[in-house]
Amino acid sequence: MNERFRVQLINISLRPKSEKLYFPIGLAYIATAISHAGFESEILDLDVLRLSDEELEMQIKNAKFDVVAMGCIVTGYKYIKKISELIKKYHDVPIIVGNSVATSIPHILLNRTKADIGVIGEGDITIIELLCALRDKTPIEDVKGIFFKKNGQVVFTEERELIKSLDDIPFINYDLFDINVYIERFKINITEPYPIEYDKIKALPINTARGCPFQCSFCYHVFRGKKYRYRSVENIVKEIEILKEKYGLNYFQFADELSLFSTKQAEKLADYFIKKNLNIFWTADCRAGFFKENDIELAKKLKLAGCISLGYSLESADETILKAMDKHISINDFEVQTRILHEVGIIPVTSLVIGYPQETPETLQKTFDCCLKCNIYPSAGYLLPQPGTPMYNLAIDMGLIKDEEEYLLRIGDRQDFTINLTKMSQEEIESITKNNLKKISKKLNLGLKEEKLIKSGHYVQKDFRKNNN
Ligand code: B12
Repeated sequence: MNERFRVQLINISLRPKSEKLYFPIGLAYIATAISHAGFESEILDLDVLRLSDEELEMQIKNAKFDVVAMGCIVTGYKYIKKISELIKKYHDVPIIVGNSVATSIPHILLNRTKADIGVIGEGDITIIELLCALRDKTPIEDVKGIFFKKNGQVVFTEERELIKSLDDIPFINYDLFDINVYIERFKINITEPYPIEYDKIKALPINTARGCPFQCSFCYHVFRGKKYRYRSVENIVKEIEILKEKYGLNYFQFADELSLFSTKQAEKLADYFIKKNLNIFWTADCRAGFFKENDIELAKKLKLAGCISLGYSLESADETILKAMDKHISINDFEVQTRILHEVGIIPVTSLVIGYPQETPETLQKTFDCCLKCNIYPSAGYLLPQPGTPMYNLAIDMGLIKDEEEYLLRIGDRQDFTINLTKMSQEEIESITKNNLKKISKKLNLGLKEEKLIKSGHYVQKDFRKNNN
């Protein structure tokens, strides 16, 4: 045991006003690795606690630890800045930060916040080596995959190689978190139609793959540009069986960039789920074009294996914009796939990125018309340029992000209009969006209230199950 070297993990709250809770899988892998390595650690879960500013300050002031580690996506920058300042007010300890708030903005993180060390990309092994170095007071320069400040300059250590097989990573120890609260409040994310009575749903997300073989110009994740890796079906099932047994879970949301990437892999997964009689419901992500005209049997099999919904983003129905996005999908493929899924009773889920520089009233209309035609209510959001992507660099070149930190401090949900790269006015974009969402909501008989149109979950017609079962 690594006693008397206490690690304080912090889970920040990205949406402190939301009643929903989303289990922080990335941090949970880190927490699990730390506990396996025998470090004494504690998690301050700000997403569960939702403390006031005063309570947060007292909590941090009174806590005892030798090192702090936290991490989140880049939209959480403001919280990392605030919390790191509070920590340094009371404790002279190193602050480690991981996830995209570290990976995508290393200089800003170290120059503008009180963080000391950034972990790049996959943190599972790096965090252990880093904690050992800090505890044993050996040079952190020798730890691969981190950055820190040396003589006032941000320096990067040697790149860390990816973990070869995801199956080698220990399953998350959910007990390190207040898991019952997560199980209770995660399901608020699930929208109708429910596969079983809402009260009986016990759901959590699981991660089955890391990365994505594509690099859309608006998208950032810490595995961007790295090899796409996925867990074996056997390994996934083993974890699901444990979670079923331990917590009675019956609904799993695959929290991946891309879960299903080949029909062969999907078929194997479905066959194995059926063979093992898992009797669970699950949702996952694929891409438009995954199911071709003759793949209806595969879709049926996935449904039989418990698949409730599949997400695959259209983003735009304009070819020029899709090209600018580097999206590599075809609108026809999207339409075919949506039809197939409707036919077999799997809920098709899609999202839109509105506001590429090429966007015009006509391109926007085309996109919404495609959704209307396909009977799919999209999760619409506005382009939110993210550090580390071509669109972020473009927004800087266009003079729309003048002060990077100022921008980072105000970004959050992509459903809130933040920046305009088009030639249209914000009002025009928002009004076309709202009017079309209203129209689709009406056609699908969703009855969404005005304020729910864009902040909605994924909605399908109320009679979807009746027609499709
Ligand atoms: C779950 C999720 C959420 C949850 C957040 C849950 C949480 N507390 O983390 C919710 C629903 C709130 C959410 C919201 C949004 N999300 Co989101 N989300 C995801 C999703 C689907 C899964 C995350 C996950 O579990 N990954 C799996 C784990 C294994 O990977 P990981 O988190 O990167 O963790 C590894 C490393 O980053 C690192 N690491 C992580 N944490 C830590 C901590 C420490 C201390 C260390 C050392 C290392 C470390 O080690 C981990 C293991 O190797 C990802 C897609 C994806 N597959 O990653 C998108 C993703 C993270 N989201 C994204 C986006 C864009 C958003 C939104 C802006 C979208 C929107 N609708 O507005 C909002 C932001 C809201 C806001 N107000 O800030 C982007 C990230 C963009 C970016 N630049 O960071 C992603 C990558 C999806 C995408 N490609 O667009 N999201």
